[in-house]
Amino acid sequence: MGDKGDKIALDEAKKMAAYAAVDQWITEDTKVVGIGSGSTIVYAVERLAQRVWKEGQLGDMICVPTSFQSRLLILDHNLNLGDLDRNPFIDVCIDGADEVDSQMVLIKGGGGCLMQEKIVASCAKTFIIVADYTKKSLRLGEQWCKGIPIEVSPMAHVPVKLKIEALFGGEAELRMAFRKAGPIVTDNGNFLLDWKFVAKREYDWDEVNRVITLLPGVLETGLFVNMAIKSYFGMADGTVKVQN
Ligand code: ABF
Repeated sequence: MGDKGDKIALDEAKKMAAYAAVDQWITEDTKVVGIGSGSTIVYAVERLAQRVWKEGQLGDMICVPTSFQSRLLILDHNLNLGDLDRNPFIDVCIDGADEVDSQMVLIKGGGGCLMQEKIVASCAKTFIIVADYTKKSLRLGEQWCKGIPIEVSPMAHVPVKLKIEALFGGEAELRMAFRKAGPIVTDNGNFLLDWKFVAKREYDWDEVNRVITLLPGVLETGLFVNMAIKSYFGMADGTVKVQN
């Protein structure tokens, strides 16, 4: 951390949030943990591994991944790898987010892992978010300019895009690989639309999420409503802020 008054580096903020959440929520009674995806989760797994391998705790804990990235993280740290077939009841799931509003509505999926993240989070008794201070908003749209990711069947990306724009305004763009080399393909073999909603419009996010989820061809949205119970933010001043 820098001197008092300095802004700490983003990575340090992510690490503080992740370590605080792991130390608060993962105990000897935690048998199954959902492991989110993204750069903040790297620190959560690092802390879990420290507690297992250096501090001799949590020996039997099983980790259920939410992406290929998090599966590799679990394996790299030599933690017990689980899956929803064998471990459908998760005690605590810890994950990152792209934006968290004051009502704890989340935008997730900037890294493209929203579908598995939502499935795993939905199996958890407790769902905790870890993030740096740039993810904290009063209302969605303040921080995240890339929009809300929506996972779609490849054959449906055009009709789903047009329906979302007609229903809710804004623009839904197919997410492309570097230099437009082709559409990004998710871990599940699908495409992603990034819906740039109208930031100034008042949306009922629960309703928006339900309507979009019901469009044929939509597999999942990156809107997580009424799922997380706490968010840990690593703040610029070196503190960790906990939001309910
Ligand atoms: C995942 O990783 C995503 O849902 C979200 O898009 C992203 C957050 O990434 P980071 O921790 O790198 O900010 O949790």
